[in-house]
Amino acid sequence: MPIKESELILNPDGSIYHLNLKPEHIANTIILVGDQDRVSKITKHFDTIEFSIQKREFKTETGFYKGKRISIVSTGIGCDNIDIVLNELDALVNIDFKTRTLKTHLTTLNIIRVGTSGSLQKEIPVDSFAISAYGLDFSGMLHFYDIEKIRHTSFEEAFVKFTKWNINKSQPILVSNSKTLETLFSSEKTKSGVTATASGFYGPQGRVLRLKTEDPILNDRLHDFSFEGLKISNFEMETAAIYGLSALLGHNALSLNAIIANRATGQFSKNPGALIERLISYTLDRILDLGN
Ligand code: R1P
Repeated sequence: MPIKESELILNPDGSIYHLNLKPEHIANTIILVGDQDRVSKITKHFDTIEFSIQKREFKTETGFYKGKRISIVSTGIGCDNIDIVLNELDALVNIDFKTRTLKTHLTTLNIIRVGTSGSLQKEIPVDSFAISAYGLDFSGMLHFYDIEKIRHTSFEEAFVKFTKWNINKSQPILVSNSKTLETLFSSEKTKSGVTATASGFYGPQGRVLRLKTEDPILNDRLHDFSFEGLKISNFEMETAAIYGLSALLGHNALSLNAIIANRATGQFSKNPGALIERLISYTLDRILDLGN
């Protein structure tokens, strides 16, 4: 049965609805960034840029870095955008837009997030790199999918109990990265941990400007929690959604975090721009070892 026009929405030029891309526009290796201005900070290192487009916060550039074809896509902020980006990227490679049916041979994408993040542990200092071994979703978006096969309930149950998680909030879901990608991108320059993916920047990450949070000691409990050697390392707003949807759709995903803030010490990087530049160089260097 063809997927209906209301479900797989194509623009008049045949491109997919939000990303404005056609299948030939994307590579099988994709770097996701939040900020659309970060796209050119990566592609300025490219030998050539073959394609560039932007619609809303979704900017895409595809080109070659030392002979390897890579696409950079900006997602904007948050898991609601990741729902759009991951579904549309998958459709671009795995759905035939002419017949509106699933292709016989499915493509596995390598999806790498290069983002900024706040550490929850003193041991993961400002200006370091953190790899998300797992994403712990607080946003709730993944609950709209059939996630039973990819979640880790023993961790989740221990976490809910330890943190006295308020059941009015979304039930946390733990999802894994691609261990193959983690091995490729790990080094003495990276630390690894569980990345908590929040549904907002202020209250949902325990920041108080004028509004009190529902649980003022939640970040202390996140800091103290451990399960079979796993600790919560950092907060950001996309990783668990990327991991969850990638696992469900059959893609490999990894999240690399430039630690610009440390919530345990209250410090903020003196030069976050330079840190993200270093993470971009590190990522491009390692990405060359990926197969096409
Ligand atoms: C919040 O300032 C944004 O920064 C972090 C968070 O995940 C959120 O998207 O990531 P990026 O720097 O990749 O946008």
